[in-house]
Amino acid sequence: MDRTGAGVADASDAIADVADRTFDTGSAVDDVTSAAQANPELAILGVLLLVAAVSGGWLLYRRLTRPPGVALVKRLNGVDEVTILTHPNPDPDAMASALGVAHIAESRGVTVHIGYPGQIRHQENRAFRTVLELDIEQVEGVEDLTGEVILVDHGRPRGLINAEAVDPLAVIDHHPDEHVDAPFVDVRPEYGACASIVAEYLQSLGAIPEEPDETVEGEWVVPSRVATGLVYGIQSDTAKLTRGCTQADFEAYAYLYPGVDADALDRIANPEVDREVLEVKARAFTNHEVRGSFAVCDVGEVSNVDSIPQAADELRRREGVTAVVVLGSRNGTLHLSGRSRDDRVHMGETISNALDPIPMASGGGHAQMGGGTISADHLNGIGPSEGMTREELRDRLFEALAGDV
Ligand SMILES: [Mn+2]
Repeated sequence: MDRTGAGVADASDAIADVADRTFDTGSAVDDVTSAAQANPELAILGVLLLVAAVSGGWLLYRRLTRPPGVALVKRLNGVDEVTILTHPNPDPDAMASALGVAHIAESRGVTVHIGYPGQIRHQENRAFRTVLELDIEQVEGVEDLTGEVILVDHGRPRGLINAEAVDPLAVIDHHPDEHVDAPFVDVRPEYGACASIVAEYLQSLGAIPEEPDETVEGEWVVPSRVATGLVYGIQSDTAKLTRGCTQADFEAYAYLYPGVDADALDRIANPEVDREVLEVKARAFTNHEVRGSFAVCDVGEVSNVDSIPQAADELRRREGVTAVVVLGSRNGTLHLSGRSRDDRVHMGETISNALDPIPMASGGGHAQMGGGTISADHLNGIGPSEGMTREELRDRLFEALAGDV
């Protein structure tokens, strides 16, 4: 009882204290005023500190609300040279993203190289490169990269010698990956195409798409070949805006539309198909194994690794098949490509789970499409690992498709 009483007394004392202090405010203002009169320098310093705090806060606010496209341009301040790197065997989305980022960097006076490990073999990729006059060079190792490195359409460099030594300045990607590390990181797994992110950068910079054979005056423009490339990149990664799209992909498409060169787009979309691609598709059709609604096919040795995803695309269309994985090898590396239109099967996770026990193998991707690579030596077993036959790998893929691993 006593303690409670004492507590109440303490509390009313405290309230009285606060009241006293409140009543003191007037005299506090007088104090400040007289201090300022006595020490004008101090007053000026105080005002300056206040201005510094407010403008610092404003700059921080501006920085936090700055669109990523503007932030990327700021990052490029003081950079003389960059190499924009795609993943191995770049697809139209990767090449388009590189083309768009190259245009942004070149508009800021940066010397740009575009590099890719692996091959450009898919007929559409070759047509993309030729029709849009894309200046892209094959890189073998980290020593081929000059200046700062920007990764597009992938989060971690792979497929080149000493890939782990690459220290990127920026990563722009739409594949899910938590381990991406760079001063500028913009990863949006919900986007259907990386090209949509790059289109948004241009839009946030106020860039105006130029119609073919038109020149627009302005600080920022989107040349027709860049707009055409980005549109093709979006088309290609989203199966013509039918797979894994968001509103942002449609908006990017609409923004770029005035700049599209319809003839160029047609030449890229409908190139002649090389004989091997048709042969590999035929092999996939005649040799695949079906269990339940899943199909797996080993097409054996190929010279064009881009024939593997094309075979997977084709096989996925078979009636009764909802998810497929096609595998084939080239130069001691096994390539896997998976497609799913089955809500039970997240293809990226399926391939990643299936490859988990194999050292140095990498696999992943989106719900509807995924891929992976394995070195044949590691599949056969190196050092402490026991290895796996191609038949065991096929069984494991079926288990992964069924969610059993
Ligand atoms: Mn992509």
